[in-house]
Amino acid sequence: MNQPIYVLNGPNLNRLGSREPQIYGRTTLAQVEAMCREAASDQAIVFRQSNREYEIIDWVHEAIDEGSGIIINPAAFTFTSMAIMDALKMFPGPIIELHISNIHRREPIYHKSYISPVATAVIAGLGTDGYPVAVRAMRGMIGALSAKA
Ligand code: CA2
Repeated sequence: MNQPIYVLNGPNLNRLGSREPQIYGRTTLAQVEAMCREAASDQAIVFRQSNREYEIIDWVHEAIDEGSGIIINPAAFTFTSMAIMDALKMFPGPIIELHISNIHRREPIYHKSYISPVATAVIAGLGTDGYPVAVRAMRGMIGALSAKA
């Protein structure tokens, strides 16, 4: 069975490539999606972005029912959302928290993630190249899990 990897993106990331290129680069979210699909090869991918917290929670619930792994860039919800953290806690498979920038090099308000304690792994600071890296790592984790089953 080819259960999809969910790649979920939080607020403002729909504007990626259009501002602060010194931090976030010039790659658009559509290009990031294409990079993820290429890295996924025959592995199914669900790629989504929302500016609404409830929608991201609903997609985590969908992934609980249908997904094999979650890669999430929660953007500003990283630092505010116990609700997304609680939803992720219910996901039984691997979770990668991903940030384009290295949040730990930035101002102190970017240092305390609600998501890291419930993530299997964290990727930060690789730019948008972090997305295909995360997809390949997730394929490895899912493959290792299914070999055990
Ligand atoms: O580095 C990341 O991926 C972040 O999750 C991006 C968030 C920021 O709040 C996190 O601290 C780190 C902000 C995304 C802002 O969206 C942009 C939209 C257009 C251009 C640049 C950023």
